[in-house]
Amino acid sequence: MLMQFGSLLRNVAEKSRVILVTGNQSADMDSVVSAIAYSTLSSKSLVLPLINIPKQDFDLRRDIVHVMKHSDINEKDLIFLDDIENCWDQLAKVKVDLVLVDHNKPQGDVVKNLMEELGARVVGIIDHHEDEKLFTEASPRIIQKSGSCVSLVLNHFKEQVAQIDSKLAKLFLSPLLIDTSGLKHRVEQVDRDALELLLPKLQADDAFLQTWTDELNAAKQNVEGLSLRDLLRKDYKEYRTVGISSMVVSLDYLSRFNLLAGLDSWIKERNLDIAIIMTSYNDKKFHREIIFRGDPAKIRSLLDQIQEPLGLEPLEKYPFSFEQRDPINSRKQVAPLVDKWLDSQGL
Ligand SMILES: [Mn+2]
Repeated sequence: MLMQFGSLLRNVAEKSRVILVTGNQSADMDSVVSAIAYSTLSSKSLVLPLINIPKQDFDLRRDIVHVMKHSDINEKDLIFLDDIENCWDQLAKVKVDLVLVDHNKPQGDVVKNLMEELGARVVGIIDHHEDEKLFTEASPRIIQKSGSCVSLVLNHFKEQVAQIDSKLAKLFLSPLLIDTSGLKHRVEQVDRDALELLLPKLQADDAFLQTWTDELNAAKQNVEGLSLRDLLRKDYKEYRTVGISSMVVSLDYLSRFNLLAGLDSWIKERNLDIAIIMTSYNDKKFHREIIFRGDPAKIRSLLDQIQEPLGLEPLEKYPFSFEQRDPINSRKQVAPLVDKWLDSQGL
């Protein structure tokens, strides 16, 4: 089953209704595949996935590129932010609405413009982040703890999942494996239920699950040839004037680049008050580090609020660099604290 979302978008008839299903700005495996899953499983005709990044940033996500190669979906047929801008006049002639997956508060200027200029409403939400209590009329509105957002999507469309082929099942399984480290961590009942839906489609044994997890992780960890700017863009989310890049390498690895100068240009490029890098890596144990760059007074004020709750121990490596005492807090936990600080500053 070949899916050509891009050409469907370009050929949309006047006065019809298009629902764009968009994941979060990190455009990680979970966001991208959740959007594709929602679109393909929804029985309505013009429900299309929107990948919430510019097209040129897609190749940085090597795990997703790898998964796409094994699927019936061609990278060229995905819809990116550039495509929305290119089709803007056409979209203005149709009714556009939004479904948010893997986040529950719209992210980025293009989505904001769709709402403000084209009157797009958020008509559905399926997510596993903290509930921002917005769009309470949306239907479905499912916000629930899960290892992977795609599990919530699959459970919502249970009957349709029964109809999919093995290639789609492999695609839908991929975020589940990445987000739960091969079904070993953060697995909730809804993830187990999703797996139960997919396994009959895959005729997969345990060895397959392990091999596919290893392949995906290897692709995700492969940062060979990436510049500092690539790494900053690869898994990036912006919270008003604070940008947080998650990376699968250590600060030591980053010392091969001119890190502080690189962060300064990134701050200029993105127009930020503070740029944050969160690293995670394994040597003998699992580590998470964090570095802040930007206006020192603002960084100190932010640290006043978050250093203790996050258990940040100062490192010598760089100014405002830290290691987490217990490496449990990812960006999912850090972002709400940053948001709270932004609120307190009126930023
Ligand atoms: Mn997710």
